[in-house]
Amino acid sequence: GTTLGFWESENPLHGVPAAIEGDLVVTGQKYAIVVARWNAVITDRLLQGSLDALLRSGAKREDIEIVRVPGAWEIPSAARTLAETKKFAGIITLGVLLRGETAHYEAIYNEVARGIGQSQQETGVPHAFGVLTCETLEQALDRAGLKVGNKGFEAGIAAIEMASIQSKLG
Ligand code: DLZ
Repeated sequence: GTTLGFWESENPLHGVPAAIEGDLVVTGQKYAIVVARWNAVITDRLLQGSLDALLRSGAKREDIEIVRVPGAWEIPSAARTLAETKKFAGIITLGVLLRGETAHYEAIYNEVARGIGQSQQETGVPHAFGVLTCETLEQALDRAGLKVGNKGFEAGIAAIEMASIQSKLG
Protein backbone atom coordinates (compact mmCIF):
# COMPACT_ATOMS: atom_id res chain seq x y z
CA GLY A 1 0.00 0.00 0.00
CA THR A 2 0.91 3.66 -0.09
CA THR A 3 3.32 4.78 2.63
CA LEU A 4 2.59 8.29 3.80
CA GLY A 5 4.56 8.27 7.05
CA PHE A 6 7.68 6.53 8.22
CA TRP A 7 5.80 4.79 11.01
CA GLU A 8 3.03 2.44 9.91
CA SER A 9 0.85 3.69 12.74
CA GLU A 10 1.02 7.19 11.20
CA ASN A 11 -0.18 5.96 7.83
CA PRO A 12 -3.98 6.35 7.57
CA LEU A 13 -4.01 3.96 4.58
CA HIS A 14 -2.12 1.18 6.37
CA GLY A 15 -3.94 -2.10 5.80
CA VAL A 16 -6.35 -0.60 3.24
CA PRO A 17 -6.56 -2.69 0.02
CA ALA A 18 -4.86 -1.24 -3.07
CA ALA A 19 -7.12 0.98 -5.19
CA ILE A 20 -7.55 0.91 -8.94
CA GLU A 21 -5.82 4.02 -10.22
CA GLY A 22 -5.25 5.56 -13.62
CA ASP A 23 -1.76 5.65 -15.10
CA LEU A 24 -0.59 9.06 -16.28
CA VAL A 25 0.92 7.60 -19.42
CA VAL A 26 -0.24 7.77 -23.04
CA THR A 27 0.73 4.71 -25.09
CA GLY A 28 -0.68 5.20 -28.57
CA GLN A 29 -4.19 6.34 -27.59
CA LYS A 30 -5.74 9.28 -29.45
CA TYR A 31 -7.14 12.36 -27.73
CA ALA A 32 -9.34 15.18 -28.97
CA ILE A 33 -9.35 18.74 -27.67
CA VAL A 34 -12.39 20.95 -28.29
CA VAL A 35 -11.46 24.58 -27.71
CA ALA A 36 -13.63 27.69 -27.97
CA ARG A 37 -12.31 30.74 -29.87
CA TRP A 38 -14.28 33.14 -27.70
CA ASN A 39 -11.79 34.70 -25.21
CA ALA A 40 -8.99 33.16 -27.29
CA VAL A 41 -6.30 35.06 -25.39
CA ILE A 42 -7.11 32.70 -22.52
CA THR A 43 -8.32 29.57 -24.34
CA ASP A 44 -5.08 29.48 -26.37
CA ARG A 45 -3.19 29.20 -23.09
CA LEU A 46 -5.52 26.48 -21.85
CA LEU A 47 -4.86 24.66 -25.12
CA GLN A 48 -1.13 25.04 -24.58
CA GLY A 49 -1.57 23.52 -21.08
CA SER A 50 -3.54 20.53 -22.38
CA LEU A 51 -0.99 19.87 -25.13
CA ASP A 52 1.79 20.10 -22.56
CA ALA A 53 0.06 17.46 -20.40
CA LEU A 54 -0.56 15.11 -23.34
CA LEU A 55 2.85 15.42 -25.02
CA ARG A 56 4.83 15.12 -21.78
CA SER A 57 2.80 12.00 -20.90
CA GLY A 58 3.88 10.33 -24.13
CA ALA A 59 1.22 11.34 -26.68
CA LYS A 60 2.36 11.90 -30.25
CA ARG A 61 1.38 15.12 -31.98
CA GLU A 62 -0.39 13.20 -34.78
CA ASP A 63 -2.58 11.43 -32.20
CA ILE A 64 -4.05 14.72 -30.94
CA GLU A 65 -7.03 16.18 -32.83
CA ILE A 66 -7.70 19.86 -32.08
CA VAL A 67 -11.15 21.18 -32.96
CA ARG A 68 -11.83 24.91 -32.71
CA VAL A 69 -15.42 25.96 -32.18
CA PRO A 70 -16.85 29.51 -32.02
CA GLY A 71 -17.75 29.66 -28.33
CA ALA A 72 -18.41 27.58 -25.25
CA TRP A 73 -21.99 27.06 -26.43
CA GLU A 74 -20.71 24.99 -29.36
CA ILE A 75 -18.45 22.70 -27.29
CA PRO A 76 -20.99 19.96 -26.39
CA SER A 77 -22.11 19.14 -29.92
CA ALA A 78 -18.55 18.94 -31.26
CA ALA A 79 -17.48 16.84 -28.27
CA ARG A 80 -20.41 14.51 -28.83
CA THR A 81 -19.61 13.98 -32.50
CA LEU A 82 -15.96 13.25 -31.67
CA ALA A 83 -16.92 10.87 -28.86
CA GLU A 84 -19.31 8.95 -31.11
CA THR A 85 -16.49 8.13 -33.54
CA LYS A 86 -15.01 5.99 -30.71
CA LYS A 87 -11.57 6.95 -32.03
CA PHE A 88 -10.56 8.85 -28.91
CA ALA A 89 -9.60 7.58 -25.45
CA GLY A 90 -10.53 10.97 -24.03
CA ILE A 91 -11.93 14.37 -24.98
CA ILE A 92 -10.72 17.61 -23.41
CA THR A 93 -13.13 20.56 -23.47
CA LEU A 94 -11.74 24.09 -23.13
CA GLY A 95 -13.56 27.41 -22.93
CA VAL A 96 -13.94 30.58 -20.91
CA LEU A 97 -17.23 32.15 -19.89
CA LEU A 98 -16.89 35.60 -18.31
CA ARG A 99 -19.90 36.57 -16.25
CA GLY A 100 -19.56 40.27 -16.83
CA GLU A 101 -19.60 39.93 -20.62
CA THR A 102 -22.06 37.11 -21.03
CA ALA A 103 -25.79 37.64 -21.23
CA HIS A 104 -27.77 34.76 -19.70
CA TYR A 105 -24.49 33.51 -18.23
CA GLU A 106 -26.08 30.93 -15.92
CA ALA A 107 -28.29 29.53 -18.67
CA ILE A 108 -25.38 29.16 -21.09
CA TYR A 109 -23.06 27.72 -18.47
CA ASN A 110 -25.61 25.18 -17.22
CA GLU A 111 -26.35 24.00 -20.73
CA VAL A 112 -22.66 23.66 -21.65
CA ALA A 113 -21.90 21.68 -18.47
CA ARG A 114 -25.01 19.51 -18.93
CA GLY A 115 -24.22 18.84 -22.59
CA ILE A 116 -20.61 17.84 -21.93
CA GLY A 117 -21.69 15.62 -19.03
CA GLN A 118 -24.45 14.02 -21.09
CA SER A 119 -22.04 13.26 -23.92
CA GLN A 120 -19.68 11.63 -21.45
CA GLN A 121 -22.43 9.54 -19.83
CA GLU A 122 -24.04 8.42 -23.06
CA THR A 123 -20.86 7.58 -25.00
CA GLY A 124 -18.74 6.26 -22.11
CA VAL A 125 -15.78 8.30 -23.38
CA PRO A 126 -14.13 10.42 -20.66
CA HIS A 127 -14.69 14.17 -21.19
CA ALA A 128 -12.38 16.38 -19.12
CA PHE A 129 -14.10 19.62 -18.15
CA GLY A 130 -11.90 22.63 -18.81
CA VAL A 131 -14.56 25.29 -19.20
CA LEU A 132 -13.67 28.18 -16.90
CA THR A 133 -16.43 30.30 -15.43
CA CYS A 134 -15.04 33.51 -14.02
CA GLU A 135 -16.20 36.88 -12.82
CA THR A 136 -13.32 38.76 -14.41
CA LEU A 137 -10.63 38.47 -17.08
CA GLU A 138 -8.00 38.54 -14.36
CA GLN A 139 -9.48 35.48 -12.63
CA ALA A 140 -9.49 33.65 -15.94
CA LEU A 141 -5.87 34.56 -16.70
CA ASP A 142 -4.84 33.39 -13.24
CA ARG A 143 -6.22 29.95 -14.16
CA ALA A 144 -4.56 29.87 -17.57
CA GLY A 145 -0.92 29.83 -16.53
CA LEU A 146 -0.57 32.58 -13.95
CA LYS A 147 -1.32 32.49 -10.21
CA VAL A 148 -3.45 29.36 -9.97
CA GLY A 149 -1.75 27.07 -12.48
CA ASN A 150 -3.21 26.08 -15.83
CA LYS A 151 -6.66 24.47 -15.85
CA GLY A 152 -5.99 23.21 -19.38
CA PHE A 153 -3.06 21.21 -18.08
CA GLU A 154 -5.22 19.83 -15.25
CA ALA A 155 -7.96 18.86 -17.71
CA GLY A 156 -5.37 17.10 -19.88
CA ILE A 157 -4.11 15.08 -16.93
CA ALA A 158 -7.69 14.24 -15.89
CA ALA A 159 -8.46 12.94 -19.39
CA ILE A 160 -5.36 10.72 -19.40
CA GLU A 161 -6.16 9.44 -15.91
CA MET A 162 -9.79 8.67 -16.71
CA ALA A 163 -8.95 7.01 -20.04
CA SER A 164 -6.62 4.69 -18.14
CA ILE A 165 -9.20 3.99 -15.44
CA GLN A 166 -11.89 3.25 -18.05
CA SER A 167 -9.62 0.75 -19.79
CA LYS A 168 -8.92 -0.98 -16.46
CA LEU A 169 -12.60 -1.08 -15.43
CA GLY A 170 -14.01 -2.04 -18.85
C1 DLZ B 1 -22.23 35.18 -27.19
C2 DLZ B 1 -21.21 34.80 -26.19
C3 DLZ B 1 -21.01 35.59 -25.03
C4 DLZ B 1 -21.81 36.82 -24.77
N1 DLZ B 1 -20.06 35.30 -24.15
C5 DLZ B 1 -19.28 34.19 -24.34
C6 DLZ B 1 -18.28 33.84 -23.41
O1 DLZ B 1 -18.01 34.53 -22.40
N2 DLZ B 1 -17.55 32.71 -23.66
C7 DLZ B 1 -17.77 31.91 -24.74
O2 DLZ B 1 -17.10 30.89 -24.90
N3 DLZ B 1 -18.72 32.23 -25.65
C8 DLZ B 1 -19.46 33.34 -25.48
N4 DLZ B 1 -20.42 33.68 -26.40
C9 DLZ B 1 -20.53 32.90 -27.63
C10 DLZ B 1 -21.42 31.65 -27.51
O3 DLZ B 1 -20.73 30.63 -26.80
C11 DLZ B 1 -21.76 31.12 -28.94
O4 DLZ B 1 -20.58 30.89 -29.65
C12 DLZ B 1 -22.62 32.10 -29.74
O5 DLZ B 1 -23.76 32.45 -29.00
C13 DLZ B 1 -23.02 31.49 -31.09
O6 DLZ B 1 -23.81 30.33 -30.90
